[in-house]
Amino acid sequence: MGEAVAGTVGERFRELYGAEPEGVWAAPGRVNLIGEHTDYNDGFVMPFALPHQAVAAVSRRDDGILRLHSADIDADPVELRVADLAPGSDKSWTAYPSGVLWALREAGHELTGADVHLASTVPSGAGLSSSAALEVVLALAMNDLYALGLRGWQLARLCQRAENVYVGAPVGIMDQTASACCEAGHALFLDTRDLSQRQIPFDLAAEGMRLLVVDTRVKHSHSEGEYGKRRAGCEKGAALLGVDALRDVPYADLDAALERLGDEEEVRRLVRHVVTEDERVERVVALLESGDTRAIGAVLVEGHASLRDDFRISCPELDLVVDTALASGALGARMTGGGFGGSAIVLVEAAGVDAVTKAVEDAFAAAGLKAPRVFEAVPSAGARRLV
Ligand code: GAF
Repeated sequence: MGEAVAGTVGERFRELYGAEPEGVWAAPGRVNLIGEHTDYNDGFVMPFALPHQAVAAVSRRDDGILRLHSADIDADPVELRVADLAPGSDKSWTAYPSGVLWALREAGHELTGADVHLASTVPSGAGLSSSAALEVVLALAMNDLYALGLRGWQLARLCQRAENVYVGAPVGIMDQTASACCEAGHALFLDTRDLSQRQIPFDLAAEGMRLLVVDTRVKHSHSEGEYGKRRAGCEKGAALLGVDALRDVPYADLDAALERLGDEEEVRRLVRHVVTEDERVERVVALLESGDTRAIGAVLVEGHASLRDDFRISCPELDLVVDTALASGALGARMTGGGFGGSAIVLVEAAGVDAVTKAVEDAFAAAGLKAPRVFEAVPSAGARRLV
């Protein structure tokens, strides 16, 4: 598949820019199995890469110009001067790739321009990290073409900086690290404090199960306030408890910590979610490593309840997916990603896929909602050079 995609993207590059690209790179979207809103609290996450990916055909230029073109937008390439890139100067899709060049230059890497054609199969606005895929694919291409010698986690940090400072979205480090570092057939157990990581074998098909992604097709946007409010609430909780980050509140001390927060009701709920969610990630890792895969279903359900009731970032459509899937026999289900819409994941026996899918589709139709997009997620490769 890589070769075929690279061929199509390379051909379009030739039409646009009149020459062969120097190379073609790919970076995937992700789903997060467990560990939500823990990444900006220095905690644990466990995403895996989707087969859906952003693909970029790229060549260097030596005149300081960056030209960006997307297969999704029927227009001429956007032309920017690398030296003029500045935070907040770009409000369109090009802010993600150009922000990466800005972050690389800020970090002291000399870049003299590029011609870029991008095509992505990661659904946008679905909570599946389409923006991180765009950032990481550009970062990897620049890393290779300009021989910068940066590792995957270093590229992820630079991409996060591009999104935080250049685009202005206060996201954590999970999505960029997932796109840069995931491996096929594995989930990535990541400690977001020091970015140490462990690849956990995650082959549901071999055990007769499937993981479905249900995109509710309700749109969310991280830049629009609610994400930032949760993040600020978590930081307030850490300050009140006298720790660097909520990751430093041990699960065993949670009750005492909540007690100390007194009548700070909202902060108490946020702290309870983050501390219990870190514990759930560790529990899922232990279950997977001991071969008790079916038992992770119950942990996913606990995670959803915590995001719905304590963190308060679910929505009726996500709850409908989770409730319907569980009522029709799923082993577990929860929302995934930032929340306020986007996607849910459903763990199901292979034999139950059709029944659960139909039940969810029927429930959406009965509620008068747009049909959800349901697909099976197979843990796929992280960012890489295709050609
Ligand atoms: C979004 C953010 F981009 C991530 O950093 C993470 O915080 C996630 O929401 C919630 O777990 O995807």
